[in-house]
Amino acid sequence: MLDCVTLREIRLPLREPFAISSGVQEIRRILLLEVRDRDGLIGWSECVAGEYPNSSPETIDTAWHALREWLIPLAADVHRPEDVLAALNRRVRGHEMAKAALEMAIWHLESLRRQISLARLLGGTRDRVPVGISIGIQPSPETLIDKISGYRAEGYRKIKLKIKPGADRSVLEAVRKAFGPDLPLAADANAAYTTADADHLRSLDEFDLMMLEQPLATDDLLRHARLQEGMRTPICLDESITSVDRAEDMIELGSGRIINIKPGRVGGLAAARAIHDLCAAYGVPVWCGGMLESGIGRAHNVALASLPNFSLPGDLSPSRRYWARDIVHPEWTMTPDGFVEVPVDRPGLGVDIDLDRIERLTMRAEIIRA
Ligand code: NPG
Repeated sequence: MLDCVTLREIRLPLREPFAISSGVQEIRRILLLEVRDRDGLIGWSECVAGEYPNSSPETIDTAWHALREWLIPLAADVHRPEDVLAALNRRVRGHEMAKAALEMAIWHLESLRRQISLARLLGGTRDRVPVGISIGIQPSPETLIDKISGYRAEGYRKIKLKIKPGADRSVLEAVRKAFGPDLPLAADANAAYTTADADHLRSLDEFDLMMLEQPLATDDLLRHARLQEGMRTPICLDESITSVDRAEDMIELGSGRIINIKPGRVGGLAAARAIHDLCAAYGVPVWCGGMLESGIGRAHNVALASLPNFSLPGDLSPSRRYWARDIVHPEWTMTPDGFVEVPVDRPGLGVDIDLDRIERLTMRAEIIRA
């Protein structure tokens, strides 16, 4: 039973700008949730919505509004984290990122109540998860190649490049030329192409990518299926998968062969786990995506990614890739062979929240009674 929720906006400058096909980010405005139950336990989470609706229709401001006006009151009397999303969905359409933030904080609370790690609570079976890196669009192929060399030396197990029309073939060509056929390479279009580009996209088969992520529009499962039919490279869907039903649609229609699961995009950890289970049953590999989270969002992602079918490297970069200093202790790190360790033996998230620092970074805060 919830007592109150504190919403906070912090601003964390990225160590370097991050460019995708639809925009560039330099500072991350992050909405943090601190959920207190009637026994005084506190659960934390982070909403993945960005500042501007370029990657999803939600933003940090729409999420704040949805949480305050509709979602927190609806969750007040829900007992089990597994039941939160259904309770919210009965009355509110959409707003998955806002719903997820609330649900994920309630999972954290439950793990503290039971004194086990969030990873164990979710059914995670692994104590380390392979990590890949997602590299934003770079000013030149030379800069990109330099960066990839550095990231390979750090141990990353998958290199994902952001692409867009006009900056795709030339980039992939330069990278394959520099690193050869064995580099585990993927490309992410963030929905920047249309069916008019189908032949062009098919021609990317020659680069032997591990996957081509979200080439077409978010709501376009049918055209993704047509594209996949004529392509050897597996399509991985990200933005399109907003629920378990959309995942089932993808599998049934053949719109893709891999799913990038982001709990913050699908309405939370229960839905993320259900998508994981569905994909496992159909032999569809999954991996855990990232949304430039701080260490709090990363903690939820790492716990989820310890489930057995997260067989491909996740976007689970260590804290120092994005932040001069994170808001958790210890910061997230990566082993020299490219794994993040899952804190399975610590109750809850497995990291401590740096509340002093969060308070110093807070731009606005609001306490909402449940
Ligand atoms: O490591 O957290 C990370 C970033 C991974 O590339 C990444 N995220 O399309 O998946 C994406 C992309 C993204 C980030 C999209 C932020 C929108 C906002």
